[in-house]
Amino acid sequence: MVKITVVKTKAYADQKPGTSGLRKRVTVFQQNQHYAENFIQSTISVVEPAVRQESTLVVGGDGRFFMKDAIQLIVQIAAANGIGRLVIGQNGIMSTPAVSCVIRKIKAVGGIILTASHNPGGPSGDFGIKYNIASGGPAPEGVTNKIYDISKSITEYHICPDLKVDLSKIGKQTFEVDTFKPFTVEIVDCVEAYAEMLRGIFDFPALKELLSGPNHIKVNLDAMHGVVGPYVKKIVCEELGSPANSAVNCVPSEDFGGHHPDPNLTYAADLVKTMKGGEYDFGAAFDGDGDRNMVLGKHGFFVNPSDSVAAIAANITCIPYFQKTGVKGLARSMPTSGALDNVAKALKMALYETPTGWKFFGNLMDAGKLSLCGEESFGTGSDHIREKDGLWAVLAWLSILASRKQSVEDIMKDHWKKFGRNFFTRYDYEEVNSDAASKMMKDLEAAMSDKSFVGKKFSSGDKTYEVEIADNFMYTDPVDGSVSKNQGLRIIFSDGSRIIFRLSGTGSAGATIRLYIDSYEKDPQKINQEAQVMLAPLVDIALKISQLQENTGRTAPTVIT
Ligand code: VG1
Ligand code: CO
Repeated sequence: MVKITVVKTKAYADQKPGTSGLRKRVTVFQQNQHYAENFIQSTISVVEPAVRQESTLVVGGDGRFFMKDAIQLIVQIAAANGIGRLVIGQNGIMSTPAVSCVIRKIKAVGGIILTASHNPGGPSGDFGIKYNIASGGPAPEGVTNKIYDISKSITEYHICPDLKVDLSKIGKQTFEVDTFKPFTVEIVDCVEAYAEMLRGIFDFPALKELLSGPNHIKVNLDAMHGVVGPYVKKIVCEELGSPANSAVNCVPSEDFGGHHPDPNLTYAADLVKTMKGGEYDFGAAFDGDGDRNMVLGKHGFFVNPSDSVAAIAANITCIPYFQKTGVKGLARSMPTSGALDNVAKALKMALYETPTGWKFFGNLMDAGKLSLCGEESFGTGSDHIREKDGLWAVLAWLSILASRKQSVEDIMKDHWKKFGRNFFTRYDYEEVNSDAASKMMKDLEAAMSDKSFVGKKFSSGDKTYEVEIADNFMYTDPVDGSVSKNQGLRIIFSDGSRIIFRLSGTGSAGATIRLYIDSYEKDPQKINQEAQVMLAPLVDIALKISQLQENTGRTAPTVIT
């Protein structure tokens, strides 16, 4: 019989989940007494006591440092709170999209994901805890606010300190816990259910032909030492027949080899270099927890994520899943470029614009209004689950290649010819002084609220733009009517070009300022130009209006996408 202990604790004031869960330095979780326990208890407390005994929670993580400790705590605290069953990925490993898939498949009450996604790991890196609800999606703000409220007033937590599970052994382990029914922990293969789902979405024989048939293409998939490794190996290599050397950095490591597991042009520089070599036809990288993707064509041709979702939308009939379900609607986060809007308009599909963060897509999907969506931050996905899905996006692209028999570059260039092109860039200023960042945003919002701001003209070089709309983006959920304010400052010019400023909600130290620029061009003479060249005047105007350099002391961004 396992004993339950009630431990007195002191609340912390800073356990507010951000864009995607609670993210802090590992040292914050390790050194502050009961820090992790408090948050885990606060999370489990949102599961109604009346249903706990019959409920299952899915648990998985991206393999980063401190994950296994956190999982043992979750086991002990879940048991002591009367949760009936946990389903955990072997060795704790399970990608974010796979957790979403498993929650839905076994009708779990929710899931806990141990990840700080693309943030670096290791003892001096970041850790994160995220809660997903029964739909398989990230908890909406109503739920995360509840977790935060509980965490601010918590005085004790319940735990079974002697309960230990073997995370390496696939199968069921059952424990007798004090006053409750037996508590079950089931360790599962992390790929199985997810692979089974993908087989129902894509045409696997066609993909197999593409990757290992007589005229096969060569792919290079970089898991960046994150959680996608085992999925790439089992699905792309073993099942679809791509050679073993297509799987790069595919063994999850606690510190991601000392790198940022972030699939962009800066942090996935090795992949970019390999692709430039010209040996491979298709390349992709994934983030730590496997929900993001970056797609590259031969010679390193870069597919901007905003274009990626638009191209998938325009070629959606190449994917059997959508032939079955039809296309209910499209959606993008507000800062994502308008490329998807152009496809929606041409193909007469509904288009929704949501705040940043995947949690805002969930209601639309549950209501049958949304099939395919994306974010500029390398997130692409559909209503097959309720998370963005890196490997799904790669198989979506490979399905398009298999059916159109064209290169990535030709597909994108055709796309721009047909729909016009949204030039897009994002500048990230990481770890800026928090006060300086807030001041910049406050001053900018004040300047934008001035009556004379709308109609004002800004020039750089030979370009002049006139402000048409200036606001702080606010979203009213069309399904449940919930309102989310302060989602980013937008300046929209009369030609549709946009400048957007937002503060990140996933950083763990200081503030990260994100500047997004989106500008539409349909002149066929101009659509193949360099994005950075095309957007230079708008970047210049954005820096002037915001006084970013004066406020933060930064003369250049940390990352340019
Ligand atoms: C960032 C991205 C956002 C994404 C979020 C979670 O948020 O901009 O689009 O949904 O990360 O992705 P922010 O608040 O830092 O801009 V993940 O792969 O970190 O879970
Ligand atoms: Co992620």
